[in-house]
Amino acid sequence: MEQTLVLVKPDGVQRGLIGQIITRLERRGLKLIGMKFMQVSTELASTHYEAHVGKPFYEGLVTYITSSPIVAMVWEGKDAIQIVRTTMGATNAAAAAPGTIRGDFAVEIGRNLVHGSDGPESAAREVSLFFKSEELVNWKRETDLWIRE
Ligand code: D4T
Repeated sequence: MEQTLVLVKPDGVQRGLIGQIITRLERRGLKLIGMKFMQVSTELASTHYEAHVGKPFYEGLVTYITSSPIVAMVWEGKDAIQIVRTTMGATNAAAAAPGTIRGDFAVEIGRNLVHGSDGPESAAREVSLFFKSEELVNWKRETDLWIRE
């Protein structure tokens, strides 16, 4: 089953939006299998964002993600990566559609509230960066029958 890493970034925590963000993913029908409240170290931030080293926004990105605690989560389900990304809305919150997390709660790219893995390879890499395998819970959700045919 597909898994994806979701982060409620420091602005989401500071603005009291953790619950709203989790609610949107829960009610969409994805299954939560791991969650922690944590402070991201500069080392973890540099590894997580290594694809962006050298870009003009890189330093700001690392400062932002390490500036205050975050909530890290793993969500599971068929097409979970795509479903999370459509629920989050466009990376540049100014262009995000209303009804999405960013389109409803954010206005710019540098304070876009959430992160979601962008493909199967980055999801596998990011999940293992933030979670040990024993921190992920394998559980049966009784409502799955009413969410998937
Ligand atoms: P994240 O990783 O936050 O879910 O974003 P995306 O996967 O949607 O987008 P990304 O990898 O292209 O960018 C990572 C991160 O960098 C910030 N960013 C990006 C920025 O501040 N300025 C920019 O010009 C770009 C391209 C936002 C997300």
